[in-house]
Amino acid sequence: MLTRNPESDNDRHMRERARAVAQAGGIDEALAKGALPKLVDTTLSEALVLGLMKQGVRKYFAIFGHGSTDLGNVLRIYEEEGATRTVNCRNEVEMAHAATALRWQYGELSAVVTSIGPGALQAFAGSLAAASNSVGVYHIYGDETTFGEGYNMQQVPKEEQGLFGRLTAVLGQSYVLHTPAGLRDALRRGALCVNHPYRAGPFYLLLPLNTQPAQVTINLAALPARPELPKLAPADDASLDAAAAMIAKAGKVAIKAGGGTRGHDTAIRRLAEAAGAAVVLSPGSTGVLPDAHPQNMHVGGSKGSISGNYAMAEAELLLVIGSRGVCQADCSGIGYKKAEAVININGDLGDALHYNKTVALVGDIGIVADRLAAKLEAAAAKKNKSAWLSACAAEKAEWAEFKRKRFALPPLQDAAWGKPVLAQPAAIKIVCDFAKQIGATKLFDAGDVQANGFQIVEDERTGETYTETGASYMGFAVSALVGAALAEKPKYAIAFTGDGSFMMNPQVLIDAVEHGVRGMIVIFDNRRMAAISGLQLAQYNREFRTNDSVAVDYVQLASSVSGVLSVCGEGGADNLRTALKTAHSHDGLSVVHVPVYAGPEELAGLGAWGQWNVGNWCADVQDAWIKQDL
Ligand SMILES: Cc1ncc(C[n+]2csc(CCOP(=O)(O)OP(=O)(O)O)c2C)c(N)n1
Ligand SMILES: [Mg+2]
Repeated sequence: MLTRNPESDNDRHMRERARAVAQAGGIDEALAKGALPKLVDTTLSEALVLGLMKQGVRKYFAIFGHGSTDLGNVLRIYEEEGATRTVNCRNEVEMAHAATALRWQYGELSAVVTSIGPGALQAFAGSLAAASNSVGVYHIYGDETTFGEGYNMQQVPKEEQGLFGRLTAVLGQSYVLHTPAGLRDALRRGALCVNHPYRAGPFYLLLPLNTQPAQVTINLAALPARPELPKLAPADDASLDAAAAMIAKAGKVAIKAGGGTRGHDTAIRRLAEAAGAAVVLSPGSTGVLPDAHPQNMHVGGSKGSISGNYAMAEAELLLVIGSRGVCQADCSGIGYKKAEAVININGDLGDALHYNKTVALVGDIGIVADRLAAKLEAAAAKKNKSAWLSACAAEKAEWAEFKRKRFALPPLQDAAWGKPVLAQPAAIKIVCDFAKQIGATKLFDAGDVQANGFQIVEDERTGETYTETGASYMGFAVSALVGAALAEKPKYAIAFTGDGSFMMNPQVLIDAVEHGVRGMIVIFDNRRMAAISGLQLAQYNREFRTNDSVAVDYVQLASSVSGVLSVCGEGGADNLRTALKTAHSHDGLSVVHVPVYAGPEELAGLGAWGQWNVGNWCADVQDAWIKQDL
């Protein structure tokens, strides 16, 4: 039964502190004004909220359970006093994605709060996206009691201690708050993990059920703040001079711009122009160089493009920047067939030395790229590259023509739909153009939607597209919309999703409405998990269990949620454009359902231009990898 008791002394003191930090604008400010004492006796739960606030974390995504009621009570009081904000969600995977998107898209650090066990494990699974894309997020999970009075429901059922801590430490870094006074150390480690300059990731705080309400004395002045780190670069010029000489000498240079180049648009452009290099993008780095820039060869890799993969295969010198060489990006290690040497700019020593025969330029991408560009400009290093760049331009023109034919394809008769429907590339292109027209951010889900998407987008700068290619987590894009619920300045976004991906996280329909998100979901429905059907056909000539026979009326499904505007986008290109306009006019979440073709028609796909070490291709790929020197 829910009863309302008068507020306890503990809660009243907590409320006074929450009010003090809210009114002062922060902990340091409250200390400076004398509104809070330096030493505070409180519970671990409140100490954690204060500690996170010291690092600028005031936003929480939560699904509470018996494993987090004490923390939930703190967050309630802090929210009532305007000190923190918490949004409740319907699925932990979804909220982990939302928190990842809030940091990735908006740069805002938040915390995910779950119960113990199933909720925690779901959020943990979702945090793979943060880990794979180097996005810092705090995850706070309930954990088993430290007295060991008996098994806790939902703990890992073994006679061993610290198991959730061990599990989470495999994916990121974790700290079990077994001893409340360990909080200061936990938050010092967490601050570096979630704010790491080039290898940020999820930091897991395991909060035992019985230590949450345990008393602790904290020194507010000593709680670790967000670290301020200087940018690092090579101390002398030796390696930069060596790299500049290699670039000046080579006739064919390719830059591989990985996800780490995001946001370094100006430096990458200057370096590319000074080097006379063809720039090959990774799936996650579209926009780093404007699409129409003559040296932009589009994506290269396992899926790739005609021009991107051409530049990779033909380059004699490879300049890798901010890439960790994920299989999709470098054809499982065999994409650079003629490269004789590598120059690698990366903050991480391991990534900088990923390839053999490497001159490693370790440090901040922007700083190192600028220093190298200055040397190349002085040496007029680009002057012997015009034949190379013309050859690349011809390939780019071919790729443009290849795509144009597919975008112009009229609807095709489809077996599952029993009527003509647009092919996915043509439909995605229409939605991309619409996004550009209205200035919307594009979020891409997994599958063919994602692969076609990164082959199609024509971005001008970093940040126009977020495609979670690190983990390629189905359901990421739709869940990412919920990140805007806590953003200071939310931006209209369109989530491009497949029928398979959407159904992984349809909770967004409810959460986006509840938390006032404005945005659009476009479901490209081919009645199957086509990316996998495609792989099965390409490898084994047969599909297996990648579709089902159950028709779903997504328009009706979405419109059953109050506040969602659901629109049918079938019937060809013009109808889709009209549907997008209608959807966009809705002041909230809208869903556009687009039936798309699945089948053998060649013009219905954008092709795969590189190799991949999967399925029955492994023997060939590995054979090539062993023989090459890179
Ligand atoms: C959570 C999760 N489960 C499984 C996969 C493996 N997977 C990658 S793409 C894909 C199918 C995607 O289907 P859909 O969203 O309908 O897009 P389509 O390929 O049909 O365009 C699957 C199963 C994944 N990436 N993520
Ligand atoms: Mg599908």
